[in-house]
Amino acid sequence: VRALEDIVGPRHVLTSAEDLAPYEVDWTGRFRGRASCVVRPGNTDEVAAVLAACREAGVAVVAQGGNTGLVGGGVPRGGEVVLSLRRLDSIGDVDLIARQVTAGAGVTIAAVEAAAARSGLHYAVDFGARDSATVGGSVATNAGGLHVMRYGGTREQLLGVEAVLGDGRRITRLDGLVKDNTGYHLSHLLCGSEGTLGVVTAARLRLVPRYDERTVALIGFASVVAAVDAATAWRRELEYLEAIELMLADGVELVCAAFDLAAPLATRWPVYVLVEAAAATDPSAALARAVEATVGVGDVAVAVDAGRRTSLWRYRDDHTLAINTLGPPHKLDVSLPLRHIAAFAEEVPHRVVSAAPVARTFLFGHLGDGNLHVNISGVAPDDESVDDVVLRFAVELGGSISAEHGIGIAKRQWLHLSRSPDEIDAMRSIKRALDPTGIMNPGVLL
Ligand code: 2HG
Ligand code: ZN
Repeated sequence: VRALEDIVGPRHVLTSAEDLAPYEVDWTGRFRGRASCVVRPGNTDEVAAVLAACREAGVAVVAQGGNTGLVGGGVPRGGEVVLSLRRLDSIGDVDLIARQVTAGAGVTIAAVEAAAARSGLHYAVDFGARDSATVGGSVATNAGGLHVMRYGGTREQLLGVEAVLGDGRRITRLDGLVKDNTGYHLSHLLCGSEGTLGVVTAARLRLVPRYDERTVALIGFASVVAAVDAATAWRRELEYLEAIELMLADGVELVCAAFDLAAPLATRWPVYVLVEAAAATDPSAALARAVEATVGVGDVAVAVDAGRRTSLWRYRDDHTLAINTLGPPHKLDVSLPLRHIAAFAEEVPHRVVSAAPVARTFLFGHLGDGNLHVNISGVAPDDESVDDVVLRFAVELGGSISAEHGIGIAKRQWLHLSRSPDEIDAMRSIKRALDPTGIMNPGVLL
């Protein structure tokens, strides 16, 4: 602690139980552990010096940004130093020629979008935790979000990073060259490495054109099969889709009850789909035509102005908050081939209940990408029987155990279901090469 105080100043090393508390538990309340201290460096040199001091002392380091991760990868397990990157919150000028921006690790996703918007541009990654989640964390976890179907996830926006590796070597790839084919893409390797190889201190991010002509529709369906069929047709016919999101009646009703919202449609439907289109010219007519031509469409609510669009999005965005009011859930985030989504959605609640009879299953997610969020309430945090059932079922159907949230500690015992022994062994070799003393987020991912 004294060595860290010499580097960042005593004010930026937290040691009291009260100060440590918010850094020691994840957002859901499911994962908690003890930190030896929290250190808050103010620049990259201080990050490097902190890592050197930890290496010397043989103390492990957990990097933390906005602490919005959902797999327990950003909170301590026992005695680690929590390295908070939130003070690295400066953002550069938007480069209008290249359509890029450099943001410090502690800049929030909402702040990147605000900077882009001031320049008439848009940051393509967006998700419910936008006001707290940070660039560093979103890069370290390769965060996905609501618009992956159009723009890809964080890795697709990432031109390069500045980072300090576990062994002290530095990487600086912030020049923003779109083409630079000079060997291993170390920035993309760090993207999704979950703090196990090094600490991302800044990122160079791609921005995309800003489309203010935007339409959101919320549509009721009688079944998931009908919703999947509709989504398939719209993906084929509509050029400007940004999101196709799936919700089920019990999740929507929970959101309405938790936040005192009126039901989204006049009739209760078993399945709801939120679809968003955005373009330089108004996409409403094309969207309306496509929806009208779709078999199985029930009621429809349409929003064009910003306030009403946000109101419709709340039914989807607020699922995470509403589910947490029932106590810490088990959060599973699976990828599935589109053709198996309906079968999975139908069957998974039954499999969960056979593993844990009191469990409640909430299903929602990104239909456009084949990514379902399976949230399970009413099961003790350390009872992993429901996780086992859901993850094995997803893999049985040709899916992945993590679509966009990562592995963390929550999924690591199932990593072998999605990655081969040779792949896991190659990952371990990379870990040993870049973090030979093993101080970077030990126990996470591998
Ligand atoms: C979302 O899509 C996030 O809203 C969180 O990925 C999902 O709470 C969840 O399980
Ligand atoms: Zn998601």
